[in-house]
Amino acid sequence: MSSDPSAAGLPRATGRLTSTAPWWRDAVVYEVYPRSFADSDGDGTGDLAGLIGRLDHVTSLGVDALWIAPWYPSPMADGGYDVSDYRDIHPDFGALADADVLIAEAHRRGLRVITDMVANHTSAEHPWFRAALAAAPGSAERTRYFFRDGRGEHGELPPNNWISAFGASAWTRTTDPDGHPGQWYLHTFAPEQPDLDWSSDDVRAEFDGILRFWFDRGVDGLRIDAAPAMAKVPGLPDADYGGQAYFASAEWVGNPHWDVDGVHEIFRRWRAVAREYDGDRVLVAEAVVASPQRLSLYLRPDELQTAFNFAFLKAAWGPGLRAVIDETLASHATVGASATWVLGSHDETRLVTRLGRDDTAAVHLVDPALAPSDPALGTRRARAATLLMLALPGSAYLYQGDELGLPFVEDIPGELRQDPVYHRSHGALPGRDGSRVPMPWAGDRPPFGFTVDGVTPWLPQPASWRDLTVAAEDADPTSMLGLVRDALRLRRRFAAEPSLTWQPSAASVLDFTRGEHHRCVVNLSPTPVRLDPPWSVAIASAPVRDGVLPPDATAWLSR
Ligand code: TEU
Repeated sequence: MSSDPSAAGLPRATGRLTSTAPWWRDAVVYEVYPRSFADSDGDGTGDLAGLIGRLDHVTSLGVDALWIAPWYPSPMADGGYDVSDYRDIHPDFGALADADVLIAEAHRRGLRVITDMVANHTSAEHPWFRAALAAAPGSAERTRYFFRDGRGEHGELPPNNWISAFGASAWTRTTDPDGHPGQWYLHTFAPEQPDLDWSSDDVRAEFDGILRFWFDRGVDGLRIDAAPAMAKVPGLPDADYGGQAYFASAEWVGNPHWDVDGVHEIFRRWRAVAREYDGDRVLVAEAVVASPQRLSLYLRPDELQTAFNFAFLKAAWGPGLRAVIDETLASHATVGASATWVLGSHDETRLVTRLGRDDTAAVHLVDPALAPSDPALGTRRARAATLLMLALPGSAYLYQGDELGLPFVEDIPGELRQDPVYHRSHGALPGRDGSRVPMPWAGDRPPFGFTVDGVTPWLPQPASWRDLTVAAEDADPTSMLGLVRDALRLRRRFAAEPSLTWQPSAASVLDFTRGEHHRCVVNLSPTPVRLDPPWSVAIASAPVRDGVLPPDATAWLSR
């Protein structure tokens, strides 16, 4: 919460952050999507040198850590979540030496670094998968993945009925070297992302080594991509999707390829590896599961320390938030884990766009044409939601650009879109590119300082972002950027208080104290709410006049 390492009790000289306190329990983590953060070499794609050059922006916010979305060599079939080499950096992003500089520069500023670990699947270009394709059915090379014969007279039907997260069957048939159709392989996501079989000793041992490779280089933690996908029920039985034709993992219980109990053994193994290292390295699950109770199983003391709170991220803007907060805190308490609070990521509709819709619940990959959004309303609520998030006990995640209030970009031309969700649905679903448009830094027209003038970024930026650049908002203390910076400065006091106590209020008002001196009031009702003395306003998402908090606003109070 402070950009001064010594203030956080962190040694400056060594460049290694060590601390006896579990730093991740109340850390604010800033997600960087490296392809879209800052481009230093003018190829239109962000890179690590660009990120290093913009670290001052990150420290100016007052966050504690970076989470960097995949930076590995990858054919980019899914924005880098298709890794072809786990021990190197994508050449578009730089080289290993740049990662070393980035880690050192972040540490020098008191920022921890969390990297993304994509272990449910590799890229189809990974040497292991190439070797598996070249090898015969039943070979050792194929046992690292899920290769199976098809059903039907000639093996022409997929081995079971599983569906992919990106639509259609989760199986793709291979072609044998002689040109005949061969076995099928499993991919929970795109066909370019074959699932690893985690019952394979080879797979387990290889990832132990990959974890150590990055811990040795100084990363402070790993975000575990698609954690619930990493175990499957043996025998791969058909799933019962209850008639749903799409992937709705959050509603699945007893699904044979999602949140299967076998995942926990893998994470106990990973935790043991993390414990070989100093500095309290953190393992964060990306786990969309059916309930807070299922999530808490990932957070038992010998497993992962924290997990993204998708229940909070997906909740509608309204009184129901209180139950989500209560359930989160109660379920985490059963295993002694600390909660996380998340409002956005590279996978979700941008916060201001979602909260400006009639239906504010995050419906994954909804068609924005069917769900128009009011930008003024969305921005008002996004400011209020951000203050709520930062007042809650635990750790919080901020996605790059949400500190500027960037909207979801809806009008990216089809031929420029990269997300497999868009292409596999033949354009029926917009996909996630709209949340991945490069950051606007300064200036009054694209590329807004993201890359060299005259170069077109890999996804086009709207001209209207001239008012949402870092430079523009920096000059305006009432901007979203100003609010986020002020809130993160004040949060230090809130975060020192361990628990939350609800105060009596109407159902449409969230009113809680943190300790004796700090209080947060969120007005979810359509009418103004009076804030009574002796409390005074420390910060508010909208102007408080005559002690009155307007609708869709949050205030932090102190006494
Ligand atoms: O996402 C996995 C995943 O489970 C999400 O698609 C989840 O269902 C969604 O966020 C719920 O709202 C991860 C990455 O974040 C995503 O970018 C990748 O495409 C995916 O894994 C495959 O690696």
